[in-house]
Amino acid sequence: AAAIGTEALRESIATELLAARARTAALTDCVGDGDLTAQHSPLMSPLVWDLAHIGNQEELWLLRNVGGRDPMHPEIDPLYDAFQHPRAERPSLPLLPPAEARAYAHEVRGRVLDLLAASPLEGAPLLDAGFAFGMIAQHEQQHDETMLITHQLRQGEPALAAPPPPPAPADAAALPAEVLIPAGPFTMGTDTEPWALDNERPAHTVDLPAFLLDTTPVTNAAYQRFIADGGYDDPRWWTPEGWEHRRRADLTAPLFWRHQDGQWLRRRFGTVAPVEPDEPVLHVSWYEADAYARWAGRRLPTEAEWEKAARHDPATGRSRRHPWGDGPPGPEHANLGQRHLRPAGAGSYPKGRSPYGVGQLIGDVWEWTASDFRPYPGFRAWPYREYSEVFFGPEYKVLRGGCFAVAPVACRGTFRNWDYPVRRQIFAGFRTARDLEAD
Ligand code: AVJ
Ligand code: FE
Repeated sequence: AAAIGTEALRESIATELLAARARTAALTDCVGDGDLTAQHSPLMSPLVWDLAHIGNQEELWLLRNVGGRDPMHPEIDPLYDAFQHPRAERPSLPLLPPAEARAYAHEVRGRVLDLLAASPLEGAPLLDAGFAFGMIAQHEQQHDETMLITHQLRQGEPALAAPPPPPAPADAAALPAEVLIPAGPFTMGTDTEPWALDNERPAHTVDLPAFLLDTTPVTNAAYQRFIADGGYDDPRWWTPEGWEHRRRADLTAPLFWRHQDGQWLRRRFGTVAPVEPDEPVLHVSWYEADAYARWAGRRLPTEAEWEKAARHDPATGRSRRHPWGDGPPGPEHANLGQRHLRPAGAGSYPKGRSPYGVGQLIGDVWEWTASDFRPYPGFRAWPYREYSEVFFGPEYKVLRGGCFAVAPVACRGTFRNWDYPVRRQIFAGFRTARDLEAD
């Protein structure tokens, strides 16, 4: 980051802010006002809440905290504070109507671009390397992913379209099922990634025993074998809490799947089609992923195992930004950025594989890990406790690697996501691991 000049940094920040806003517009201009203000699921906010919340966080962090400006509309702040109102309550709040929400976000953005042109990008922690601007670009992209989840839950005619990902290469079927990651230490987390969020810091050494990790995420075909083998009816594969939840929620297949005339169908962004056998499975809870792994005689990887497989370069001993190296994600490396509205077939993106030969770690589907969301040794909450710190503990499981709906700016080998183990509407799948047996 030290090598990049201030003007080039300003330009890259402006590009990221613009990209986020173009995506926000695409996700909110494709439906009418009724769809923007409706609650499509009690799990989600109305789209119009996300829209104004994006503007409100940008105003708070950039115009007020960085720029020292007065609040534009202090009376609306509580409406868009995620901690004051749970998602299920948000439709009943006096939210800004769609046109006003758009105008507010637009007004904030105009002032932010003026501020960016005049700001030094060093000399204060929030300014260094443009951190606060980068955090806000990531925040908007994270809410764009949230809005895409709302679109997936929405009933009715399709509103979104995108081309399918390229087909998997010829060698996909011949890939080894699993890869050995030898025992030894690696560097987890980061001190140098300029826009890394607090939970990714600091860098620290973790020494792991040898393990084997799936080369690709678990596919729909493999998951269907678990279903066909009675996996949902056999408490042996489930933890006690998982089994209790399986029964209470009457889970029988991934969310959005339906069995009809002897085949599995899935609904995706308003279109129903047969389940694609070679695609990574999507919309399973942590409990289902954990049960599948036990049925397969395996287990979920810890997040440290995931990160070592994704970042450790055994030739140099250092950790890379991404599985393919330190360069940014290109379309040849990973399925990111909502270029496609689905994961690519298992074995895709050979140029994105890690030094150990593990594929599709970045993009396609978020991957559930065995790990609870915990702070790294030496963690310091910054710049606000409510980003990560208030969520640490046993009730959240860590997800790694991003999915097709994650923007490159919000994705790197150190990035950590988290959610409740019951959650299925998120774009999450998994891969499995096992210990190396001493022989
Ligand atoms: C990191 C995805 C769990 O959406 O709850 C957005 C990101 N934090 N606004 C979330 C976030 C504040 C967060 N996750
Ligand atoms: Fe937010």
